[in-house]
Amino acid sequence: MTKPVVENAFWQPEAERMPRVELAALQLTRLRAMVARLTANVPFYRDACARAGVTGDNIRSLDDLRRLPFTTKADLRDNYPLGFMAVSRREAVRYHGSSGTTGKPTFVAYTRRDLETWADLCARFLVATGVRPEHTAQVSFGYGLFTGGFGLHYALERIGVGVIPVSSGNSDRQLTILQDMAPEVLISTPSYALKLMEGIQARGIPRGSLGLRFAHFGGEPWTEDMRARIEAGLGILCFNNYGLSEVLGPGVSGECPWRNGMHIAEDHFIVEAINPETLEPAPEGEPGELVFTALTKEAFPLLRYRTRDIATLTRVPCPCGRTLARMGRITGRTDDMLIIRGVNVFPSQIEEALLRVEGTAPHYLIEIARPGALDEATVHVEIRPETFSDSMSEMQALRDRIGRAIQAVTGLGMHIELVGPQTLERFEGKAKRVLDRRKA
Ligand code: DLL
Repeated sequence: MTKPVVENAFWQPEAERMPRVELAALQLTRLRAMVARLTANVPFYRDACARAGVTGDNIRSLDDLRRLPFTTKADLRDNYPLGFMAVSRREAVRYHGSSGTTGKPTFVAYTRRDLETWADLCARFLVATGVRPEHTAQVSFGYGLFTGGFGLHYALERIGVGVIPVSSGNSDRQLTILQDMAPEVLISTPSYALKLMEGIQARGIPRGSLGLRFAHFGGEPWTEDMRARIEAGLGILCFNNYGLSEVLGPGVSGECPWRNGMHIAEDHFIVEAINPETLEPAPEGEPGELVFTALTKEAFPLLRYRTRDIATLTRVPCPCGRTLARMGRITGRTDDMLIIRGVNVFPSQIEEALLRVEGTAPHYLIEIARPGALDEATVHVEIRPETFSDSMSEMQALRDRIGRAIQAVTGLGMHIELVGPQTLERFEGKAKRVLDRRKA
């Protein structure tokens, strides 16, 4: 996009407009201190950095970043729950979590200073795109282990915005609050906004009669088409922001008024885009797996965390004056993680839940569609010959048990379809367990 859609404003202008030479010097100083601290305090990094021959002292330039070990979700799992924590529990004031590939979440921790940095980094993109102290914001992200609710909440408070922490779900109540409290700002996943938009239309609320002016979306992939649809339907401006729990939560990057990519908080994180197979850097402007190195985090700093998210990076100057690199939309994942209604789900979690239920066979297919605004997931499960029964109530009870087991692991309600023995496709190579109709 070539024109700003709101007046440009800064929350931390010195950091956001820092000349790149100064930024590089700051990153180098911070990186050296971080590696020194992590090799002293985190056994994983002590060993991995020793194997790579890296110490805080022998890092001479930012190119030495490439000598550092990567960190993966599997490393976090192997050091569950808090093996990567770099401070004592006494210093931690908050924990969040995201789904892992098994039933257990990945935990992350924050010190008081981490929470302040987090609020500032979210405040950057909110203020950049029109959010002001006189505004009221409805936060429709879940408040809980998910970083979305609390992360944006404290940033909005820090700006001085009046926050309505309605949390996720209960669309009727959400619509009533949108009408009665007239917030200017909506914070949610894009798909939830689409659902609210349908509710607004169904209630016959005229476009423009609400106070709503801006929406900030993140937590799941979306498209320019979806932006256009929601903006036209609600008469508002929509902005994209990105983050992940392991790196921070929301606030890793966010759009400016030009909406030509999301500016990354490079004073707090070094970003790389790599070829996920060769692990070599992707050429600038070409898609690669995003990798983040924490420079300032106290409680849970990770070196070269492989996000599995695919996007492009650019350092071409932006008309807004921010010198910080920009990333494009997330166009894919290198693993099989699904995002269903904003919730991260791994097929392996569903498999694990299924197999705990007596009577199921290890053959299943997860089908995801978006019939209306929200994702719907259906799990087709094969049952064992000996379990197969003509009794409707027995089959219904089995479905309920499977549904509860999946909900317990993923937090999501899914439709369960039982199918007879030997009806689902068998695979010779990699099994294909997911049918994602949203992509069609
Ligand atoms: O989703 C953090 C967040 C909350 C970001 C609210 C923005 C707003 P996790 O639950 O750990 O954290 O999930 C992180 O979600 O690796 C991406 O795959 C995906 N994701 C997050 N934001 C976007 C976005 C939060 N704007 C995972 N576009 C990430 C596409 C996104 N995907």
